[in-house]
Amino acid sequence: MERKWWHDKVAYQIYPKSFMDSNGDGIGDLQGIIRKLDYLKDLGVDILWLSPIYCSPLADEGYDISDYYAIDPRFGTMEDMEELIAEAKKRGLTILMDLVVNHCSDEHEWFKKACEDPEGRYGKFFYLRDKDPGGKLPTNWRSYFGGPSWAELPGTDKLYLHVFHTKQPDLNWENPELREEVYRNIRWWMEKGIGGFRIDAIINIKKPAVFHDYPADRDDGLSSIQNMLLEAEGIGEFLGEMRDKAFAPYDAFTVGEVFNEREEDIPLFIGDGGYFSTMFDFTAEIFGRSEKGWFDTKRLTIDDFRECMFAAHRKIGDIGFYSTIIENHDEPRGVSRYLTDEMRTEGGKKALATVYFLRRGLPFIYQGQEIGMENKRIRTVAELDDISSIDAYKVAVDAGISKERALETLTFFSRDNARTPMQWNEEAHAGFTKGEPWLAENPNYTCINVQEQLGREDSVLAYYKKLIALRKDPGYKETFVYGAFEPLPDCGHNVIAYLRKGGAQTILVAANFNTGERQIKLPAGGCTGGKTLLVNEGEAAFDGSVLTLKGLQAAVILLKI
Ligand code: TEU
Ligand code: CA
Repeated sequence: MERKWWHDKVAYQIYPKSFMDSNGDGIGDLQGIIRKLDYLKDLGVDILWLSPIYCSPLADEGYDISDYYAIDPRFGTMEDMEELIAEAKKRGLTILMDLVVNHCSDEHEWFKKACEDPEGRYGKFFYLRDKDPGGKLPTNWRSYFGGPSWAELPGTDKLYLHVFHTKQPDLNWENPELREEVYRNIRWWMEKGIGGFRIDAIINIKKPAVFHDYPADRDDGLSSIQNMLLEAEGIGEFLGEMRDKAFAPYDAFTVGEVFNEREEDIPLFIGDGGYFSTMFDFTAEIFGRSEKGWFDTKRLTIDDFRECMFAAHRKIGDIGFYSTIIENHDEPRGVSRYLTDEMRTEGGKKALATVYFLRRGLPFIYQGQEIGMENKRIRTVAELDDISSIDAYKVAVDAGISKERALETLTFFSRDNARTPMQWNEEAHAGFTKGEPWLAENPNYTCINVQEQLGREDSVLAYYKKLIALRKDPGYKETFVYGAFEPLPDCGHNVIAYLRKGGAQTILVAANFNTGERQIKLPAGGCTGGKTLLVNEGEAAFDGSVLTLKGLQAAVILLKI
């Protein structure tokens, strides 16, 4: 595998709307991010991915873009953006923008022009179909956010395709003129001095050659978008072209949001010279998903989580680098999803951090994860902002699920969990804003906040700093960054253990998520003369053949074999 500048870095995702509000309007902004750059530098991260800050009606919180060349005034100005890029650069930090080009907003001028003249240039930027007089839709595809994926093109007798929300019309990638517009925009941003992009929902850009119905999978008579995606062939032509025309000239760093990748596609996507630098490993995020809806999702245990992790590494081997996460702006908080109430102590949170962070891959930290932010109890539907959660509630209730259980599902899965304001201190609204926050903060900010943890050696935040420093330590970098990932199977229920081998050394990473003590049998040669590199709490007890971990203890040990 060819070595790249970003392999030994650590990335951090900022959800700008909820990170830091500098002017008291309740909405996080670019000046707020600038104020916190020293905090991020001190944490030790290198790459900052910003969720979208372009002009947008915010129907899907910025993933519906009305102008790819302008900053939404709620987030700031282009001057603020330039200042952010420059200030980041001064500190050795690289900015990634979010590339959202499966769809734009229905308030984008392309879409407005398509409505005025569906047969003209911009009509061809979208997937348009004539309306059937009998009302039958072109296909029975269900949009990701609920309901049919076809809507009326305003003022015309046509329909347009939207696989996400009605305010997110799909862009027609079959049209070379549209593709050139996308590449022009990418190059324009690269010229501004960003390091690259996180690439949104990219797998959706290729549709099947023939549009047709699939068997319905719910009572609404519609069929999941997944069926259409399974039939779509040839996405590589678009992705290869985008790489060659837009990313490669700048050696841009790119991370793809790719779901359900086929095993044989991994080398093409992220092998040497692949379409992207890296892509997220979502194996654990998609575990247990059900066509019926969120309410029917099977929750995973620590044993499931371990198997997902091991399966992902078997799949990727050393073909390339996954980007590893435990949460993002679409997912529940990792500590709420993967840990049970019993496990969700500071020790348990650090143990979870240890096992995901030291995998082979590029670790991403989502804002607030570094202080162990948790899901928030959702008491009424009225509290919800996220369109996906609102639909999930309706789907659950329509399926006969009680309102109480439907709300419980949302407390577990809602995308709003990750979008509550960043908890900076114990002042009003967690120190996020001097005004009223756009989305209410999690009331636990009085206990879980940055300021409190900065002052405490044994905090989750202090532990994340140690993990970051350990991965970058020149003495172990070769092992943590490039070393092989070798699972230690059969360590027992609620235990995750693996070896990292490389740079002529072997490092054991192990965590016990039980509340009682557990013993882990070590490979021949074991820990005799081994050295503890990191432990979340207390001390690691080991001899030649066995590592004994206390309840919720995690340890990283340099083995002498
Ligand atoms: O997400 C793509 C996607 O497939 C999501 O629908 C995901 O499966 C879901 O959010 C899980 O709950 C991206 C963005 O990350 C998301 O925020 C956007 O809403 C979506 O694309 C549309 O742009
Ligand atoms: Ca603001």
